[in-house]
Amino acid sequence: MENDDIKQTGKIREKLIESKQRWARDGRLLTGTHADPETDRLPPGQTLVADWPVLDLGIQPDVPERKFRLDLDGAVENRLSLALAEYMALPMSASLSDMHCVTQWSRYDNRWRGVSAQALLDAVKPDPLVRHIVFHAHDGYTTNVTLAQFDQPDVFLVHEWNGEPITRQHGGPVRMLIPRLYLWKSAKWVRRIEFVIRDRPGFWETRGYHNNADPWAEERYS
Ligand SMILES: Nc1nc2c(c(=O)[nH]1)N[C@H]1C(S)=C(S)[C@@H](COP(=O)(O)O)O[C@H]1N2
Ligand SMILES: [Mo]
Repeated sequence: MENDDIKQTGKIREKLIESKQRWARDGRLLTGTHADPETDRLPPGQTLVADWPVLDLGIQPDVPERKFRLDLDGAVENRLSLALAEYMALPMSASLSDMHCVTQWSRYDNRWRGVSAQALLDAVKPDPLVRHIVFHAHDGYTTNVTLAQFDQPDVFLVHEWNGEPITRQHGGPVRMLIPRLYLWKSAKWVRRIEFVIRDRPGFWETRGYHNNADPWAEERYS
């Protein structure tokens, strides 16, 4: 667990973690179909919701501005270690995208504001051998994506949702958002973004969930 003297509220929901592992073993919700993201906005087996559910391991770190720190490191030319004001000084842009959670809900038209993955790549300049990225969060959560999945125009570090600061429940002050993968790939309370040459599966990827996580291919479980 990362420990920067960050207050953690709640406790790890072991029962929920066990249930989610059982869903993976049972292949819960699998429809056995593929959809085309170009023509089918809603991925197979998903249900639209109007609210924004909260899902995490049960611990919600409280990251006040003075304790905020985001490191971007690993195999990069320029390592960064950002205070919140330094994050805020990076080039910001807006994005509109959908969210798809593997527990079945999808939510359309979320307005985000933050720093694009492409701006982050320009700033850190990954080594040409980098192929994967590992996200580490303040609650001990980790998740991994490929560089190709990260290097997309709709992938962002975000601090605003629909014009409001992202709440602590949803991973504020700053979280990841990778809208075309199941939402477990989008780390809340992100503490460190590590650029790596070899893949390193994260929390759910080592507990029965698919490494690639494409909702339209129903890549729910491994
Ligand atoms: N740090 C952290 N990030 C996390 C998680 C977590 O437990 N810890 N859960 C993931 C899962 S399984 C989901 S579905 C989404 C939920 O984000 P939300 O609570 O904002 O809807 O966060 C993802 N990111
Ligand atoms: Mo999830």
